[in-house]
Amino acid sequence: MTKGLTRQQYLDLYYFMRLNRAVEDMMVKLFRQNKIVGGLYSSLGQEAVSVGTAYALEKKDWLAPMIRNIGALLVKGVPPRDIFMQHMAKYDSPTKGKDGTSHFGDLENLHIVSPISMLGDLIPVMTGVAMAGRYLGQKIVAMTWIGDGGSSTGVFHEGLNFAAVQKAPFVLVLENNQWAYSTPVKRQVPLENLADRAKAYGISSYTVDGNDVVAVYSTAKEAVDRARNGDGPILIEVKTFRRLGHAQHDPAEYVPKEMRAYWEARDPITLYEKFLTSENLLDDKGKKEIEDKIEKLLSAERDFAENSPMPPAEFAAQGVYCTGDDCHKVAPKWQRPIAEVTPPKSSVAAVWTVKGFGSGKTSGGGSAPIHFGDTQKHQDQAEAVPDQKPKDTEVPEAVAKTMEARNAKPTKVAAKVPVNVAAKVSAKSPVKTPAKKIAPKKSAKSAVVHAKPAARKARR
Ligand SMILES: Cc1ncc(C[n+]2csc(CCOP(=O)(O)OP(=O)(O)O)c2C)c(N)n1
Ligand SMILES: [Mg+2]
Repeated sequence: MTKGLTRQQYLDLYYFMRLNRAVEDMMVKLFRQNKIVGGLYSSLGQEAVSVGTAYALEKKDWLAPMIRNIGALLVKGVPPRDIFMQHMAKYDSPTKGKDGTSHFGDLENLHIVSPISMLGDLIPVMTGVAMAGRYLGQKIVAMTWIGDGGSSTGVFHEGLNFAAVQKAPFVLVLENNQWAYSTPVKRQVPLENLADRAKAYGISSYTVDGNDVVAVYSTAKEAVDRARNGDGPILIEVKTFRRLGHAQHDPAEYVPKEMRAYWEARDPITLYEKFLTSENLLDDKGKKEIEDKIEKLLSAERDFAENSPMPPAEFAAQGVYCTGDDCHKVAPKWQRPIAEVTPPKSSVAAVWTVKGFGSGKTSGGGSAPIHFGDTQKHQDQAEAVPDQKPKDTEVPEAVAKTMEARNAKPTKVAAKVPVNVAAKVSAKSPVKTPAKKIAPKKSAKSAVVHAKPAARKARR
C-alpha cells in the first residue's frame, strides 16, 4: 500500500469500507426476511473500488453508480436509511417506493445521477454532465462505473469516443471483477488489461489492484485531478473479484474453487486492517470504536426504514407522468418571437405537390384523409374546371420538368449511350454484387450481362 495520505483520510477509507460491508450485510438479512422488494446485488470484496474512487471526488463533483457501488453512495453522503428504504420500496425512500435497488439520484444536493439499467448508457450521460459543468464554468468532474461485461456494449465505445473527442472532464472506472453473470472475462474480451480499451480513443488509462484501497484512491485522485485540469477523460481499470453470485438468486457454482480461494485470501478490508495496524493508524480499541459506531448507526437506520410505511395504494397512479405544474416544467426558451419560428410564418412551400392531393371527399361530402386512390375523381373534376383548381396542388415548373424527365422512357436514355460505353460504365457499377451472389462461378461474365442496356433499364 502506498503512503502519503493524512491520518483522517486513511481512517475515512476504512470507515466507509466497513460501512459499505455492514450496510450490505444488513440488507442480506432483510432480503432473507422477505423485506427487500426485488433483487439484491452484492459488492462483497469490491468495497475498495467504490470507496476508493468516490473518495477522490469533491463535494461539487457528480457521480452515477452502478449496481455494485453502494459504497460510492455512502461516501457521497447518502444516509443508509435511504438505501434500506429504497430496497424495501418504502414510502419515505428517495423514489417513494416507485423504484428499487439503488435506482435513485439526487440532482439538487449530492449530485448523484440515478443508475441506468442498460449497461454503458451512463457513459454518454455522464459525459454530458461533465460537459454541462464545463459550459457553466464549473470545474467539476463526472464519474461512473462499468463492469467488465458492460465494457463490451456498443454504447461503452460510442460514449467513450464521444467523451474523448469532447475532452470531457470524466473518469470512467472499469470494475473488472472477472465475471459478467456466469461469463468469465476471457470469454468475452480478448485483452489481458481492459484498460487497453482506452488506446482506441487516445485517452489515458490506469490499471490498479482493486483490493488495495489506498492504491485505488491514489490512482483515482490523480485521474480526477487530471480530468479537472483539462486532460480529458480517463479510464481506470480496477482488477477485483465478485465474491458472490450476480445477485442473491445466483449461487455462482461456475466459479472455479482456486479462483475464489485466491481472492478470498485478498479481502480488501482484511488487507487494509493489516496495513493500518502496521502503520500504527489503527489498534483494537480504534477498531472497536468504529464497529460500535457503525452498529449503532445502522440499527437506528434500519429501524427507521422498517417503520416507514409502504406507499398508499392510490399513490401508484400519481407521479408516474409529468403533468406540468406539479412536476418539473419543461418549457422551450424562445430566443426569437414564437410567431416567426412557427407555422404559418415559418412554413416552407413544398417543392413537390400532387394534383388533388388532400382534396378528397368522403361519401358524406366532408374532407377525406389524404389518399391517392380517393382523389382520382376529384382530379378529373379539377382538370375539367381549371379555375377551381386549388393553388397548392399546382406543380411548379421546375418540378414538372423533373417529373417529365423521370417519366421519360428509360430506353430513350439508354439508346443515346453507345453500347460499348454503356458496357464500360455498367461494368464499374457497384450493383454487380448481387449478380455475383446469384451466379458466383460466372463473375466476369455476369458483369458483362449487367452491362447490357436492357439490364440497365431494369434497374431504373
Ligand atoms: C445493455 C445490457 N445488456 C444486458 C444487460 C443485463 N445485465 C445486467 S447486469 C449484467 C452483467 C454485467 O456484468 P458486468 O458488466 O461485468 O458487471 P458486474 O455484474 O460483474 O458488476 C447483464 C448482462 C443489461 N442490463 N444491459
Ligand atoms: Mg463483471
